[in-house]
Amino acid sequence: EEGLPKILVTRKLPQAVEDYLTSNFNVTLNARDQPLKPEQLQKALHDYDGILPTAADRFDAQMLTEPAIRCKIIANFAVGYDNVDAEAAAKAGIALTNTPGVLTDCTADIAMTLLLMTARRASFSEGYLRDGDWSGFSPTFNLGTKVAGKTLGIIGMGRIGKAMAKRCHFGFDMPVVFYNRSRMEVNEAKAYGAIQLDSVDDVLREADFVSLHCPGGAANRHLINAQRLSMMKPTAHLINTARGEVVDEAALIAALQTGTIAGAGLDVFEEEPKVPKALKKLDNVSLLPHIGSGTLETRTDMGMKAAENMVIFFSGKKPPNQVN
Ligand code: 8YV
Repeated sequence: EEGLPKILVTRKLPQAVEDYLTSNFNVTLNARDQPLKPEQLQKALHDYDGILPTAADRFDAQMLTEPAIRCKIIANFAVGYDNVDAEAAAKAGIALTNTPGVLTDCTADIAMTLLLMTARRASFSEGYLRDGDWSGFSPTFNLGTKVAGKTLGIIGMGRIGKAMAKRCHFGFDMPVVFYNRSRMEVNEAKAYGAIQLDSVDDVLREADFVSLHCPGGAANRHLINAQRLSMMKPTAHLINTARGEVVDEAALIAALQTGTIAGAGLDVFEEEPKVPKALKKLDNVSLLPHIGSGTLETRTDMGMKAAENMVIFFSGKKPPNQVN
């Protein structure tokens, strides 16, 4: 281990990933799997050549501008990297990498799951069955919303947005519209069964289901606010598998309570792992604990990708997934 780069892995990772890291680096693993405190992360910048954190580990500008930082690479175990101030990292001479591609299908699967769950009131229905309240068939009680033929609106047509569009259009007979910062060729959009609109507002007005697939971070904070929620149809549902901060959670709760929109399916929250009581009380929402990428296959692929970026970096080359 002498002479090998010294690496900190902030959480327990799938065994194959830990084995690969151990064979390439002088690794400190987190066998207890407890989240590290901000002070520990700050200290790690001074003690290690590389850090492999999760999106729950925050590295802000202040931590990254301290003098005498030893860390040269932060290989984030996530496709989103809003937890690291990318610019401050670059200024500190730290390469930041992410894990695109490998979690696309699993995250789109969870978006699809939440869409179906909220449309069909699956969370409420399973709850009342488990509670012993199911008293038999009723033609009119607890009716959901039909999915086929309804319009899906996507905000952010990257890899996951495209995978969601495909599922909805080709699997569930849904027309798909989307908003994306950059223009997409009409023919490329067609391959996903989707039509690009000019603004977020246009998508919100037209869609029966709105699914968020844009990055988090300051630029998209509270992109979906009270005003935007009021543009949605009263029959519409909001699906969020992106980042909690993209939605003004308090405004969403109010919109769900007052019938501004019909329902929501959420895998992400503004202050994870805190989920507002008011949300849990609503019977028109489905709530999941940030499990979008949570399969053994995908979490292994994510870890391997982060580890590979480190191996390539320490071999003196530019890591393939550097974002800053
Ligand atoms: C992770 C994610 O599970 O990739 C992302 O951006 O949010 C998830 O895949 C989580 O953030 C762990 O880092």
